[in-house]
Amino acid sequence: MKRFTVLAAGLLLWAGAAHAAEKWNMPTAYGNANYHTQNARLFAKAVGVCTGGKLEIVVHGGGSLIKGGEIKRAVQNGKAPIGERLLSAHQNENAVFGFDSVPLLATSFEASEKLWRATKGRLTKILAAQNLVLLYSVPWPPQGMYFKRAIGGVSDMRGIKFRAYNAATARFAELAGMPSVHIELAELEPALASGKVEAYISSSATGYELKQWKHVSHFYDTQAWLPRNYVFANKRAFEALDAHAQNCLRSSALLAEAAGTARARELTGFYLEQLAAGGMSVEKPGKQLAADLEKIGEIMSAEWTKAAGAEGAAIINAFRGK
Ligand code: PCA
Repeated sequence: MKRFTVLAAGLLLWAGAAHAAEKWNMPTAYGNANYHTQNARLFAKAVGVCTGGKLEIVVHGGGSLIKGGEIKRAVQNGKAPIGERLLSAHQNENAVFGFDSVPLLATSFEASEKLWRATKGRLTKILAAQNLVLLYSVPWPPQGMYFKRAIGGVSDMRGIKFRAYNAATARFAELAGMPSVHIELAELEPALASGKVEAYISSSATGYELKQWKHVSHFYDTQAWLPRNYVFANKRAFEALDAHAQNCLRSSALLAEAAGTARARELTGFYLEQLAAGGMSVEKPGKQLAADLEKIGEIMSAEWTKAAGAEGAAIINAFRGK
């Protein structure tokens, strides 16, 4: 009898706990081996520990649950309560989202951090108006250029089939005379293998993870910008949580932003070494290429400043400490 009571009480407790626990699926666009995805898993773990298992976040990497291009909309309309996406992917919607892909504006991790501090508050408001809660953001390593041959200047780029991942990369291709096509990272490998695209801008992280020495021979470490991923929740789903769980999300997000950024910094040298170890030429751009890129950078900066209006000007002023 006694045994039965203990067992029944145990079952009741278990049922209670099961009822209280909530599971959030978290779609992300980048592969499971990528540090952003690994960092998202640590974030999920931290939230689980902090909430005593009441909020379980399950990360689905590589666009496996929802494709990269659909993640923001899915979180906005509640199809997913939380997700991760490339911030600059939304530049066509509002130029402010492209703040991190203005060529040569912020080219180091330090500058990227400063630019983020100048932008975070404004983006938080823009996202809140879209039913989203901004949780954290982590940069990619500085962007360089992958080609199948040596490139001395922009005139060598004409006609090369280029893969774009956001509006800035597409505009760059246009200004350099390269026909471009938008391809998510999850679909880049087959596009290169089939010859649909031959060159692209990305980080050393991406080249290393996709073992790009199979397809491209030259990496120009142009350090053009450091685009960011961000993690965000559906506002209604967030507000439906109790205050403790909300605090857990916020505090775990602070940890994840610091840990992910440190990891990106730490890994950058390794990624560059690995590209060279794979047989690629890894170089800074030569004089002509650097001058050409600067010219394109000036055009794109002016275009972004115009498109982002007063918000953009306020970001740049805050970034420059004015
Ligand atoms: N890798 C991602 C975005 C920026 C980066 O470094 C990509 O190539 O899609």
